[in-house]
Amino acid sequence: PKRLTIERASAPQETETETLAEAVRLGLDARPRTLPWTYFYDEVGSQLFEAICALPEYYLTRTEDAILREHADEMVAGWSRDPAMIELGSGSSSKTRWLIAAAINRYSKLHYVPIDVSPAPLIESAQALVRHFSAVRVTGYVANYRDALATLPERIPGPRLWVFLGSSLGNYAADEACELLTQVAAAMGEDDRLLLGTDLAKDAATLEAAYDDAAGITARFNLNLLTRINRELGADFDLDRFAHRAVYRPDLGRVEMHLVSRVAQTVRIPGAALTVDFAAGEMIHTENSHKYSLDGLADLADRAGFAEEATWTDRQGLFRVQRWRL
Ligand code: AVJ
Repeated sequence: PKRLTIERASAPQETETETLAEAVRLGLDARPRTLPWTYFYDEVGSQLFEAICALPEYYLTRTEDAILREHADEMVAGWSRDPAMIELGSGSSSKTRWLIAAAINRYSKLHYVPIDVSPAPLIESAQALVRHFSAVRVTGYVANYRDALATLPERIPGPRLWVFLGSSLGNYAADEACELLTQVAAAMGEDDRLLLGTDLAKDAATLEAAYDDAAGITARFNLNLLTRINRELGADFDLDRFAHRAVYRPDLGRVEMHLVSRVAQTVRIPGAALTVDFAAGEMIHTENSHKYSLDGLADLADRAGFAEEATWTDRQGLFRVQRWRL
């Protein structure tokens, strides 16, 4: 039997370019200027993000990894037969390996269902997983969350362990996060569980270093948005004329990333039928990364229709993984 299947559940690349043009036209024409974080993850961007995860300043990945390594057994426990494991935004699936190993150990086999918008990391990690674990079957979906959540419940029978790690939820504003989690709840059954990894609020210095590393990898990740717009929309952004900035806004509970125009300049973006005049110091807001309080998480669970079942934190209280049920 085939142990590895990859399917595409979202619109293909051509329409994504149209969407990029639309996003650029809307975002760069507005004040304040914005670009959506969803376009970070082209092939280069996905590689840069993997490099970010290994940075000394970016405590999130290794802290979550240690929590998962230590508690994977409890996290996958509680079913009388093997649950399918559905991962939203799986990326390279590296932290999930602890959960996969624990599930196989407990239930002898596993159907793992990674979902990601970037095909390359999805395919590579799926291939590595079936090679490494003989008891795992992988069905990968190249899809965004919305399309995946709409089609998956009927295709993957329960019980299911839904996995949403890496503080990926943090990109969403409170209302959007609640809406996304409500969609997850709607896709879940009584026997399903959600494992959610979230970054916690902390001091500004730690947070700002995590998003503005000394090696400049996060700066490249941010600036890669402009490279992508140059390539896909024929724009003439000069990357040397933009700077990366990360700032923690405790009042808003988030780290913001911006691209700052170093000089007054005009940029042409033919693919979006747009010319933009930037003032010196003018910013493009590219990402929000929300940092949660324990109360905020309890409130979010409640509003999205979940009950908190269990939580796991590192000793320093940097990061938290929680298991929710309906
Ligand atoms: C993938 C959204 C969790 O916000 O920490 C890392 C993305 N941006 N460095 C995060 C990111 C800059 C990351 N998430």
